[in-house]
Amino acid sequence: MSLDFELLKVDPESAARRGRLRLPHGVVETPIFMPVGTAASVKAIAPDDLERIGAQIILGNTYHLFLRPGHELVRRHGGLHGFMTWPKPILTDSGGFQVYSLAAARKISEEGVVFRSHLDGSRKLLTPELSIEVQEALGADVIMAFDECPPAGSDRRYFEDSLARTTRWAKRCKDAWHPEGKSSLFGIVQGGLHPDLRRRHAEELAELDLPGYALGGYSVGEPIPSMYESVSTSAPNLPADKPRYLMGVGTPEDLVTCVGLGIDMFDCVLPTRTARNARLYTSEGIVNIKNARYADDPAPLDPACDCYTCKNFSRAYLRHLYAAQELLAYRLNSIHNLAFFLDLMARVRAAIEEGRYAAWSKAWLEERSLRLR
Ligand code: PRF
Ligand code: ZN
Repeated sequence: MSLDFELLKVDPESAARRGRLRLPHGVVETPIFMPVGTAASVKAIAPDDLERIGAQIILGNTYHLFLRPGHELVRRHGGLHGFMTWPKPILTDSGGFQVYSLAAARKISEEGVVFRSHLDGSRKLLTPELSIEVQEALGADVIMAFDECPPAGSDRRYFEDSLARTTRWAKRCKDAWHPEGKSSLFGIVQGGLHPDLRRRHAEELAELDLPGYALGGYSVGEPIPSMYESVSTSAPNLPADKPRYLMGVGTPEDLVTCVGLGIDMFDCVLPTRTARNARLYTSEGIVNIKNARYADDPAPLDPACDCYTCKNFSRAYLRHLYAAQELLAYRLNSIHNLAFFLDLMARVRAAIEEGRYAAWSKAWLEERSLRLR
């Protein structure tokens, strides 16, 4: 299915864009943050929690679902939407990153990647064709090309070989893909912090005329200002009329900054992972709910937040749940952190609509840096 992306407004003083993505399972207002639901579950929370928080689209992972429970099983249960009972859009990552970060004994060849499962050590081969087959079986609205994300610090020569192979893999993904089906295929631009390699790779992938494009290869240990610099030069290389997705990024400050550089879509485990580690994002900064200072505190976690957690429970209760290792701590903390990220994106969209994103984001970043001091 050809993907319908409407660019509603571009900020007059930054590269920020307000858009609308029409997908088979619903409409996504961009810029958007996508909660990560790696193994057919956004950890600790249920789909009705996600709906209440206002999630418009969530992410799933080919690598995990291919290994367990297997894509054919998920297909038999109505795809990822039916299996997990999530009616709204889903984007799946191709496995081309999780293999490198999770699996053991990886060996990359022209054919694909041979690796050992992190679950049982069994030997597997993931190829561009198989990645597309898995993602189409999962029934995702957006599927990603199978790429290689070279380790930070790889030399330029390695990047050149890797990029050429990732382009050949992207062509094989396009050939294996069924554009008449419900999944739209996005390409992934790599190239580390090399502006010329990023440009060349973006041009090669743009020739494939895919429905959308991602920037991969960031947030792999490089300094944050280097990432911003690279995204600012790389985003304009992507087709202006198609959605742009920055993979695996990032903090609230990263989102606000990179929207201003022209990014439309984000995903990151940060809000859910930090929630399970008692780190909670609030309008007043980061609260570590383990801290003894909250033991007797009757106030809501974030007075400015109207999520289920903040509307119903005190800091004292949240601290108790965490200290007592009550499982509810994970759910309530995850609901709040995701609500913080999604509310932030709603404010981002409003500021772009009002044509004042440059000023709004500057003020927001300044205030935030004071609070995080
Ligand atoms: N490629 C893929 N998925 C990703 C990335 C990538 O480069 C990143 C980069 N940090 C996150 N997720 N396929
Ligand atoms: Zn809240």
